[in-house]
Amino acid sequence: MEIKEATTIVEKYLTKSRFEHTLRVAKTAKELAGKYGVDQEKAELAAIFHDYCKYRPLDEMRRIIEESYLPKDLLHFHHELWHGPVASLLIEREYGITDSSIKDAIFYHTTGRANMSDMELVLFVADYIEPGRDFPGLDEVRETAKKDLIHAAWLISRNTIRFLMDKGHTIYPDSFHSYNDLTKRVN
Ligand code: DGI
Ligand code: FE
Ligand code: FE
Ligand code: FE
Repeated sequence: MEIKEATTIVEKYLTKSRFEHTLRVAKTAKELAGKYGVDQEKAELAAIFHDYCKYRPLDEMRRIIEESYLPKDLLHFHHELWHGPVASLLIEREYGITDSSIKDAIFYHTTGRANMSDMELVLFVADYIEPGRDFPGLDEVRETAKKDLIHAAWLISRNTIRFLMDKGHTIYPDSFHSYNDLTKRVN
């Protein structure tokens, strides 16, 4: 699918501010992909669709998880974790996108996981550092992303887990797997 067609599709499903976030993630992902030798067209397409299901009704997402190959344990964690996996499934069902590097990047964009590919790292980092974001510690992550993609992803995993723990939230196992694996891969 062409980037332009994908952009027209996702715009219908997103709020204005979420659509603008999506466009900034796509630009950032394309730049990171160029820097780190990842297919830029695929990275951009993954970014355009990454939050495609952000505003799907919860009962619809719950049913898709129950009736598909998606991991059932998602249903025992916060529903914020559902939109990536559901989008990775729906882009194949609805638009015939079968490329596993694109589908995996979308699937794991919220939590990360162990052994993330460069494509997965590009989207994971781009979603966090796009110029509209403002998180504590973001300047350090942005600077690090210019030189070391794995180190930037490690900072993001660590920051996210810290933030969630400070708030007393549960943490999905893949978020821990991401942090542990990246800790071994840094340096
Ligand atoms: O969809 P976005 O807002 O662009 O960003 P995202 O999909 O990366 O993150 C969505 C939310 O999910 C964000 O507020 C952080 C949260 N999150 C990430 N990992 C976990 C998590 N929430 C819980 N409960 N557990 C996690 O492991
Ligand atoms: Fe998201
Ligand atoms: Fe993210
Ligand atoms: Fe996002």
